[in-house]
Amino acid sequence: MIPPSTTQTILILNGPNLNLLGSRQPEIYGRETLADIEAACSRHARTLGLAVDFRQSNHEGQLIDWIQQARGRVAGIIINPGAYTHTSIAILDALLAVELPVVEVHLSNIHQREPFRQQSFVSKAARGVICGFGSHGYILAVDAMTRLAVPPAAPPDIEEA
Ligand code: CA2
Repeated sequence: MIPPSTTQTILILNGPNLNLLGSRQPEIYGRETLADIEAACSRHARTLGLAVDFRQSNHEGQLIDWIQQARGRVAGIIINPGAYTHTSIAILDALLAVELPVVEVHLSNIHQREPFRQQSFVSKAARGVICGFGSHGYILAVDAMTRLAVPPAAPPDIEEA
């Protein structure tokens, strides 16, 4: 029998247009690509004994499917919902339903930007929000998750013979 994995996994979700990071608007979003951020998160998580499942989609329904599938599979969700932050009650509902700790991340300080970016529907489901620190925000979110992550289920008691 294959022993169950004891490494806890954190799901890191990225919403629309974040696949374009590093190519345009570096003055707002920095010069790092999403692949650079994934590599940094994986490296940092490994030093904490965690694994990272890092994904990006431009589609709201895909993000919702991934959130629903996270239940019982990962210890917590870090999400940068991109522009869906400001529009998506559907993503909010999925995050509320999944009953996992959620940390919301934004590269930019959304509170310094246009009024429509200053409201987040997703924040209602988040244990905390990190914004304005660029790609380092993802590392801060992984650190925060170490205190929030759902511990793996305890193995059943084995009676001594
Ligand atoms: O600051 C953030 O992380 C945002 O979630 C990024 C979203 C934006 O809609 C939110 O208001 C704040 C946009 C991500 C788009 O990223 C691009 C990167 C390079 C070029 C074009 C878009």
